[in-house]
Amino acid sequence: MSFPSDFMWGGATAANQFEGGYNEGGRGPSIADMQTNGAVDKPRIITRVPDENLYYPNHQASDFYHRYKEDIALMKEMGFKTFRMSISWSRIFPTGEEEKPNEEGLKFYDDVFDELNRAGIEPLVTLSHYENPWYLTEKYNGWADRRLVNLFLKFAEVCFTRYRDKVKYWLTFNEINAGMYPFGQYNGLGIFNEGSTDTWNLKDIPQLRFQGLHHQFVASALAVKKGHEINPDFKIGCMVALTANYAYSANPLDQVANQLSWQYCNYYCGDVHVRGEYPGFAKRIWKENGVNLVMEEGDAEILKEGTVDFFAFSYYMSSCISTDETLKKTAGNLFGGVKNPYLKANDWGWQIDPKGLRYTLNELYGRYNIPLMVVENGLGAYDTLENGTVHDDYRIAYLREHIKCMEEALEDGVDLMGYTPWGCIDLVSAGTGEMKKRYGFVYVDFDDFGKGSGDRYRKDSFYWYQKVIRSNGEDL
Ligand code: P53
Repeated sequence: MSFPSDFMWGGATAANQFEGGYNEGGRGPSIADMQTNGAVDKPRIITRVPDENLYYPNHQASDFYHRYKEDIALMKEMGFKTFRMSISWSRIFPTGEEEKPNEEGLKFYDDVFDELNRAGIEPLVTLSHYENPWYLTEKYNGWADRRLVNLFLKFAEVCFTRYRDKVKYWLTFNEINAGMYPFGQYNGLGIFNEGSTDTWNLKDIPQLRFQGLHHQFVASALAVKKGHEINPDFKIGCMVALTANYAYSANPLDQVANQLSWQYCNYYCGDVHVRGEYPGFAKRIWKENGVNLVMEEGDAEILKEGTVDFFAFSYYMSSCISTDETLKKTAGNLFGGVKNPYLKANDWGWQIDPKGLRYTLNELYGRYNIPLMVVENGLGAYDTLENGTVHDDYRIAYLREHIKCMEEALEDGVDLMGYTPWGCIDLVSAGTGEMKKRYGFVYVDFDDFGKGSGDRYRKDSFYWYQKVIRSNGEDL
């Protein structure tokens, strides 16, 4: 079984972690600009104003803003069919509340899309990837406030209209369920990406978190509907973070706990996006979290009319769910996640599990029956630059095994549109703010404090991935 001939091979990035140029071209600050750097054992913090004694890695990021031509040429050399990127909301609306968009910001993305077009690469664009305009967090506490819905819709409409003939594939919210997934300092808060809970005290307030999520669902559905009006050929997807959870044992208690974890972490958001309504178990989740969800009149219809065309997701790892308190906890898993004795983890504790991708693809396709796309996957690892290259056989091994499992899933009958490994050109880590947690086929010469030439170097995986794309996944 081989990959379909129109399979969308490529790579993925996000403006906040890749673009830089944070104060150029009339751009306003985003929530990502207020996050300091951290490490595997040191959470990033968020400051109300930049503190000159602290370092903010997203300001410079990988400097795609100035190097996009060079970067797109590298993607072309690898044979990319598609490139996932995001539009920085605050580059278009610096505070989020302007009447008119910032022309210089719009022009920047015109240039990027034109360059991609010349290279024969189809853009796949995320509208919101952890980068709300900072002003909206300050004034409204972000998505906790319903007024964000119309502000987002205005932004989406401007993008859809302006890039109507340049971009066909869109995603509304990156990892909309990030607040449901307890990873590291994200710990169920959804603070950095959504600003939908108590941003200042880094405290989870479920009422705000679930209400903020609801506002995003409404905004996403309205955007999907508007996008299809603007161009009926648009393909607009959702984006959900997927971790394959397994029951640790055959104990029925573990099995049920695992089922609940899938409902809470994955299906709560996926169901609203794909089916256009909250699943039955949502009521129980609200009750257990003391949430009184406010739905306005007409919301149910909006959700129904704005269902997505495809389901995109990120997949990095799996975890085990156990009800046995004595078992050792895997870092930061609320659901009693425990280490899987059959798996190894990377240096950040993420358990590597290619088979889990096949499992996940089948679960999702079985539930939703719409095209799927793996828009993030990859190995965060320390790389050593030697004589202008990196011998990253560990990364090749990781990606090869995941591609094999996607092939298995195709064999299983799953409709899979494409694959865009994360951070195809090195970028700043969302979780830790480090540069040295690298995912790319291309090495970017910046360290954790943004020092270095910023020059690009092809890693061994660059040539390997080029071969994979050229053979349409045959030659792994
Ligand atoms: P980093 C946690 C778990 C799974 C996905 O993550 C996650 C996170 C957040 O850390 O986020 C996605 O950079 C996200 C990207 C992010 C990527 O995974 O922490 O959509 O922005 O960079 C990898 O290694």
